[in-house]
Amino acid sequence: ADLRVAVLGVGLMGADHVARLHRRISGARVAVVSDAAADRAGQVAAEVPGCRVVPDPLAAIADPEVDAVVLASPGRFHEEQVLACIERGIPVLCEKPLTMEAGSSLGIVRAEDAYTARTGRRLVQVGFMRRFDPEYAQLRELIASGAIGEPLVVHCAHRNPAVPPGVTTESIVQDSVVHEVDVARFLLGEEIAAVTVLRPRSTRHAGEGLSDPLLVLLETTGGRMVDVECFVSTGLAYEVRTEVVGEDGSAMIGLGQGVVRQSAGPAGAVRSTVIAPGFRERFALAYDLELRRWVDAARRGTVDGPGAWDGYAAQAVCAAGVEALRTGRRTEVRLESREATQS
Ligand code: ISE
Repeated sequence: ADLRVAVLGVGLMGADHVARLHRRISGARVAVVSDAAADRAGQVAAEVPGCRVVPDPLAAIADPEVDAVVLASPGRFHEEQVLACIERGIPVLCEKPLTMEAGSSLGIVRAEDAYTARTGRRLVQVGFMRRFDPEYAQLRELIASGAIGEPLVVHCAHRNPAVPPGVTTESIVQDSVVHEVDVARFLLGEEIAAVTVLRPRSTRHAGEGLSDPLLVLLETTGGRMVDVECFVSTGLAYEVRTEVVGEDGSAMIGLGQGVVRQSAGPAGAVRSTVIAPGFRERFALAYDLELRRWVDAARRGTVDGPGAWDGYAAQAVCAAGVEALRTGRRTEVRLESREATQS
């Protein structure tokens, strides 16, 4: 039988997930949607035959005709909602952040571990969709193959044309840089030990009081370093580039997407590529694969993607990042050891 999914929160990302599950993913159907804005929930449900609106998110999670949950609600509700899914023993794909603080994310790791100890099943996946992007997957395989030697340094650029009002400098770390935190852990297979955040001169396009761009330096436990330029009001397009520099070579992704064009320019011929306007376009395929693998795994009672521990580790790094931002100092990451949490 199809996996009956409840999508909680149908803003931009949640509505995208509903459309994807409905049109592109087999083996699942959107049975329930829930949103604080009743009109929005109604509009989204109307697009999917048989889909009901259940206004109370906890009632949606408890609904006997719901087998699994996609959480795209605001981050401050995640803790309670993910815990409710674990309590009921149903799979949940939670958009980042897993929760708002490292402590509560660790609570989720522990709650899921206790469930796994009883049942052998895993329930929690975090929406780090870049892991499903074919370019990132290839880059990871390339590193693992040894073709560029030991990775030493990673350079990242993460640029958004604009961000919604309400974005703060801290939320740039928590909501945007968090993706590079996960990418660094994914590519290098190490935890992040320390974070430093520098604030270059801000663009005149930055919102009131916003430091934009930021330069973030992540140091891994193995002494590798990752620099991230995160610039969320470029006014231009959506650009995500990652270059890994190894002992025997380097590799870069994020330039090859889209159509490469050649045309006459004022100073001779130019070669140009179309840049995606936003993350929903740039990572469309990654979101497809993320949901497809999540649905397949959920039907088997398992998780085939970044789990609660990945959500916790990213949260712990971002918490150090926010502290580094406040103090201007290099800040060590406080991360429990995985073994200690399991014993
Ligand atoms: C947004 O929340 C995302 O998750 C996007 O992937 C990221 O590029 C953007 O900066 C965030 O605001």
